[in-house]
Amino acid sequence: MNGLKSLNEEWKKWIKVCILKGVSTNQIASELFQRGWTDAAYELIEKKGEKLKRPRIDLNKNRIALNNKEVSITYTCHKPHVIVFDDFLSFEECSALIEDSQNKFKVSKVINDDDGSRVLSTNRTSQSVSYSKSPNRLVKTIEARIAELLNWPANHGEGLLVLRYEDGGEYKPHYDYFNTIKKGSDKIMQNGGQRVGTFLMFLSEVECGGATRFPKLNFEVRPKVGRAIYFSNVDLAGNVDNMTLHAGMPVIKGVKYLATLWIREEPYL
Ligand SMILES: O=C(O)CCC(=O)C(=O)O
Repeated sequence: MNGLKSLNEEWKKWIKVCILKGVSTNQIASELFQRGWTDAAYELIEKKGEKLKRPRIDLNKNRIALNNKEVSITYTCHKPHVIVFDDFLSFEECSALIEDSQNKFKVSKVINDDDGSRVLSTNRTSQSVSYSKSPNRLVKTIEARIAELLNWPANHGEGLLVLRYEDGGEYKPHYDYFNTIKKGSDKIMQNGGQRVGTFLMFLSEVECGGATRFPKLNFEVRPKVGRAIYFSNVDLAGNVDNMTLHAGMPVIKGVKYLATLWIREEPYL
C-alpha cells in the first residue's frame, strides 16, 4: 500500500544517493520504516534479494485474518517497532493455558550474560512454566499462530513460557536482546542467534497493576485477556534497539498470568 512507487521524488532521490554512497539496503530500509514507509522498506529488501533480519507483520489492515483466528491491531509504533493486538487468544485458550500450567510453576530465572547461565534475580519476581521441551496441542497451535502473524518460522521460537505474578510480582526494566559486548553472549547466541523479537500474551485480567511498560516511550499496555504485544528487539538492519527497554509493572491486586515467546534470528534447537 505504501510501497516504493508511492514515495515522492525526494525520497526516491535520497535512496539513489544512499546506494551510490554504499549504504546497506537494510540501513536504508530501516530509515524508511521508521518514517512510516513500511511496505517500501520491505519491498526494497526483497528487490535487493537480502535476508530480512526480523519478522514482518502485514500492517495494511486493522484486522488480520489468520488460519484459525482473526486478530485486531490496536496500536502500532514504528521505532521501536511495537504492536498491540486484541483478541489474539480466545478466553477459552487463556483459561486452558492457565489451567494446564497450575502445579508446574517454578521461580523464574534470568540469563546472566557474563557467562550464559540462568540465575535467580530480584529483578524478576514471577514464577514460570516452560513448554519448550513438551509443547502440548494448545501450545503448538499458539506458536503456529504467532509464526503465521509474524511471517517467521515457528522453530525460531525459544518455546512458550507461562508466567504468574502475584502480590508485588514484577519484572524490572530490562532488554530481551543479548548484549554482544558481554562475555556470555557468544555462548548464548550459538543456538539461534540474536533474540530479534518478543511476543507477550496476557492470559488474565488484573484488578490493579501488572501493565507492561516501555519507560523510554512513556507508554504502557494494561492486562486484558487475549491481548498480545509484539516488539522487535532489532531494527530492520538487525541492530539492537535500546528503545525496547520494558518492564512488567508490580501487580498490586489480582494475579497476572502472561505467556511469553522470545523469537530468534535463526532456528532455536
Ligand atoms: O510481565 C511483563 O509484562 C513483561 C514480561 C517481560 O518483560 C518478558 O517476558 O520479557
